[in-house]
Amino acid sequence: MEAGMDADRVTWKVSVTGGAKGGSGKTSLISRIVYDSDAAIGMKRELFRKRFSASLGGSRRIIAELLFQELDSSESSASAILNSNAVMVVVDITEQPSYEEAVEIVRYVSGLERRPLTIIVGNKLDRKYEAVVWEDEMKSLQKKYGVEYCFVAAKNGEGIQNLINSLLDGLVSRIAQKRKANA
Ligand SMILES: Nc1nc2c(ncn2[C@@H]2O[C@H](COP(=O)(O)OP(=O)(O)OP(=O)(O)O)[C@@H](O)[C@H]2O)c(=O)[nH]1
Ligand SMILES: [Mg+2]
Repeated sequence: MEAGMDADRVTWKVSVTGGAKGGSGKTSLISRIVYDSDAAIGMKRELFRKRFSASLGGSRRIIAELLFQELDSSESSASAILNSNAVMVVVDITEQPSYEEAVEIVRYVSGLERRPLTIIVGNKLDRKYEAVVWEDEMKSLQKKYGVEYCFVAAKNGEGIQNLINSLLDGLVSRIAQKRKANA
């Protein structure tokens, strides 16, 4: 650690899944978060890193390296989710089947012993006038499984900062809880 720097450092793995038939916007979302662009040129299913600084309360800060990984809906994804700190389940709000799939994923995740932080991301908010998935559907998942949700547009960046804040807040409060338990 550099002299004069006392920030804690953590690495968190974030799986990005959802949209079985393809096209819910997982790659675009990762690109928007990591590069602030939805171009996603040449992006393969590898790990994408981005470093954030988050508050631990008071003046204490934490440097968090987030590793984003896009998953498909195969068996190997289920085991990848097991090793994640957080899961973003991307729903195309204009496609009912992508919501049905999100329900299945959330059901799976909520049955895990070590549940990753789960955020349902309603994507394509720029097409909200064509939406078939809206607040009611998200609220029912939130109520039943205690997951968070938000609406974004990977295409133009709307709602992305809010999503990043929820992700960091959720992950930070988990380590705060763990530290309390170990104290
Ligand atoms: N209108 C709109 N289109 C979007 C948005 N996000 C993604 N798309 C479009 O949706 C399509 C699929 O986006 P991808 O990012 O490739 O989706 P994906 O989930 O990675 O798809 P697969 O890897 O095939 O499962 C592309 O044509 C994107 O341009 C958005 O916020 N608004
Ligand atoms: Mg993709």
